[in-house]
Amino acid sequence: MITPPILQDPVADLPSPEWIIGSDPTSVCRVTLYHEVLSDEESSAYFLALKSGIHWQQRSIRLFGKQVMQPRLIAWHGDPEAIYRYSGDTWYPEPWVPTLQALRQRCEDISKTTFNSVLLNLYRDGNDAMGWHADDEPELGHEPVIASLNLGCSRRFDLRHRHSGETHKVWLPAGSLLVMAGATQQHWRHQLPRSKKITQPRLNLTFRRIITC
Ligand SMILES: O=C(O)CCC(=O)C(=O)O
Ligand SMILES: [Mn+2]
Repeated sequence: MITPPILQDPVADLPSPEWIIGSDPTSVCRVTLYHEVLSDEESSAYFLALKSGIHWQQRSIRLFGKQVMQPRLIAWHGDPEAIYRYSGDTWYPEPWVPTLQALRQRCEDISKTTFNSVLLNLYRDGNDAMGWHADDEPELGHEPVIASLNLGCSRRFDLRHRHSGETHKVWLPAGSLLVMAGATQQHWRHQLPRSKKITQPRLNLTFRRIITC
């Protein structure tokens, strides 16, 4: 069992968000970065607790007709009915644990929405990565809110508009939360590129709401 560190409060003290895409809550596509959602101490404690306490798996996906191992370790936790199908694979959720519930609460308070699942990615070093994609699977519903929490080594995250090619590159330090909302997944793709310079691990948690019948 992983024991969660005590979370800081209150949320009202958080620094104002940095708008990466869209400049206000009425924009069609909104990507917002909240810095220091977790203190350095909390980030380190959560990083260590999750890295050693989660049952990480490396799975293969079908890419250009071939089965290849995904370049990162993955775990899927959530409510029992939150079954996620992506890249031709089906993930049945592991149950919530106190650490993940505490972090979910923090992300819900900031993004002002509710989540029933979380995808965890462990990037062991800069060779681990995630290619261009959008979180637009049908079970995420129309205009999903994705709250993406960062722990461990800072990595660069890229967003590229599907048609215009407009690109934003943003560093995601430990303790920061990136929230993608509105029609972002319809109009933009994102990636976490490889980097030879990165030698340290990083953990990313994307809290999601799977639409269940
Ligand atoms: O690691 C990241 O920051 C991105 C993760 C991501 O895009 C995903 O899990 O769908
Ligand atoms: Mn994604």
